[in-house]
Amino acid sequence: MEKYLKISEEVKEALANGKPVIALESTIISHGMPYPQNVETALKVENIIRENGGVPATIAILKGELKVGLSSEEIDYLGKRGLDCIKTSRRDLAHIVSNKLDGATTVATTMIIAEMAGIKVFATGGIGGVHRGAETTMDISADLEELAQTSVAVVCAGAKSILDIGLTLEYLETKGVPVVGFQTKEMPAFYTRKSGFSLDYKIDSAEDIAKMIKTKWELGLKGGVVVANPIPEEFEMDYDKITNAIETALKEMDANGVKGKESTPFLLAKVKEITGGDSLNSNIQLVFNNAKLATQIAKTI
Ligand code: PSU
Ligand code: MN
Repeated sequence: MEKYLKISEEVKEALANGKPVIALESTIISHGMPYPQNVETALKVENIIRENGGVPATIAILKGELKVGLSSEEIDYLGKRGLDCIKTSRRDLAHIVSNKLDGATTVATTMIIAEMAGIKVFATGGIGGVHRGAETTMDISADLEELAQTSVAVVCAGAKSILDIGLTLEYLETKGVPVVGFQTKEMPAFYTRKSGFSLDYKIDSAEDIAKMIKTKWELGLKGGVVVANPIPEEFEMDYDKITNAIETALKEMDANGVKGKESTPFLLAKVKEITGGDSLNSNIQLVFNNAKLATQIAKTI
């Protein structure tokens, strides 16, 4: 494992000195947003973490190396390559590494590499989940299985309603993954603070969230925790507008026969196309918001 892992000097030093290190994924850069906003956002997220006293560790695979802590040139490279970078989930990892390819890491793979590096907290936008219609397609994101087995806390703005949020929560419950609402009892739906699905735990401070996560691991319970952090009100999208855009995107996905690993990137791009810049701005702002909370959690974990 060590021979594949390349941790930057900054991250190595931070880990050695017990500084708060926050993992960041790279599929959000390559597949989640268009260039150049993807690169601008990725760099800004890193700055926000630094301003809040943390050390960012953006993770990706470059020429088969598991890189923890990318340089700004490497982030720019990934952002420019965009969809040409291979979206790398757990099952793709061995292929990408053994063939010395470039891979953008999903939530699942970022968790795997973060755990290898000793990073406990990870900030992103939204997690993958159970897709709508999964009862026939069986399309369930590998992110959920990863949360079941890999001990990294993931701070996100919930799950997008391109997914079946209710089934996603059921799946996480089955797998024993706690989903904690930060100052909310309702699962946020990424672009909106509301989803109609309630959560079992609402925790109001980053310190108490860190305490709960630590306790889980001290109990010997492996696996992740989802910290669901609602988008700030001022950046929230209109519920009907986003719901309609998602319905249209889902219809187009079916009409185009898009399946498997292409589904999520297709839906993300379609929703963006339909809603124009609105959804992109919300997306960017919620990532910033998650980076801040993740840094606070990482400080006391
Ligand atoms: N959801 C988003 N933005 C994203 C993703 C999901 O709102 O960028 C990306 C993440 O990298 C996530 C992946 O881990 O898509 C899930 O893909 P799939 O559904 O194919 O597992
Ligand atoms: Mn899938």
